[in-house]
Amino acid sequence: MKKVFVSLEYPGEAVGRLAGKYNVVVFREERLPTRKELLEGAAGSSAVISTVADAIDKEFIDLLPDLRIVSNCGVGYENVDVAYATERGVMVTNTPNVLTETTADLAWALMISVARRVVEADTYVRSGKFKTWHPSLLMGRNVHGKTLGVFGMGRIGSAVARRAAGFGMRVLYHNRRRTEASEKETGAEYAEFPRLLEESDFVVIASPLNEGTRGRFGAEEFRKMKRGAIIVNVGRGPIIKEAELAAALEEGAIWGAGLDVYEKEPEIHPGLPGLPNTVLLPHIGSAARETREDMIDMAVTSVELALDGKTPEHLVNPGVLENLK
Ligand code: 8YV
Repeated sequence: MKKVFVSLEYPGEAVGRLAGKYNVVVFREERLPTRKELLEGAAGSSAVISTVADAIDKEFIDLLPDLRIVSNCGVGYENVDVAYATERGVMVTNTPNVLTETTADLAWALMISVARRVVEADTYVRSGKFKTWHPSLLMGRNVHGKTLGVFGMGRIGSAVARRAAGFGMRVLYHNRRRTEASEKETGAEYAEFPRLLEESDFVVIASPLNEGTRGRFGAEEFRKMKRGAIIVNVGRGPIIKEAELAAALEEGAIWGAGLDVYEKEPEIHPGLPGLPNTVLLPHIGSAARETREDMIDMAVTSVELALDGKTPEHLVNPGVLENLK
């Protein structure tokens, strides 16, 4: 029986579909496997269902001679050495589409929470400080009618932009390439990077991590942004230089930040949690029950197809087809 290793336990029934047909081993702790646990758990597998936190690198791939597919449960897959997997005839798949709207919802939750100081206000009430109403109490900033700047106009960026219509916002976007389909769908206007920074009241990062986006937002960029601007990151942490963000927030170079992802997850720069003008979430962009079930369902389907000798739909390395074992 071929072995399938699942590096974490997921909600829903999808993983159960593999039982009986394959020897399914699930890492059932409520924490990530250590490197040792990952390597030991995956030993001998033909398929691995991984998360973005699992480093699927050369060492990992070399230790699994039977490995046919790495089915990464998430849309991002920068944790996988795709070039090496391709060379070694290992398919790599991800789970796009199913989490697009859920992640865009969270980007908006962050925008509104920071702008209207929702978390701060909740803490204020819970800590018994709400003794009297006052016109200046916990004043924030408007969201409606402002300019939204989307950095990374892929599926999630477009979904973030689409929601802006209901708030009467102007939308700018910056992307590696102009995307006319998104412009048509969302009414967004392409802007060069400096213009996006200078004109946006909200900058939402929705891009993947790659050599073009790593460290793209640092002190210089924050200086170019409006002093009243809010930055939101639902893409990947290392796109922002976190220490420089903490300094910019502290100095008032920008008004606030809503983060779901961090440079060195789960570590958070010590300068951030003490700042009231931040909302800090533990990477829950796609964490809605229905979406998580859809993601694992898609990841399992990819494994079923690959182990049946078929080509999964969401193959990110089609070049592998020439190198299949
Ligand atoms: C996941 C994500 O929670 O899809 C992604 O790329 O960041 C999140 O939706 C995470 O990747 C789990 O692997």
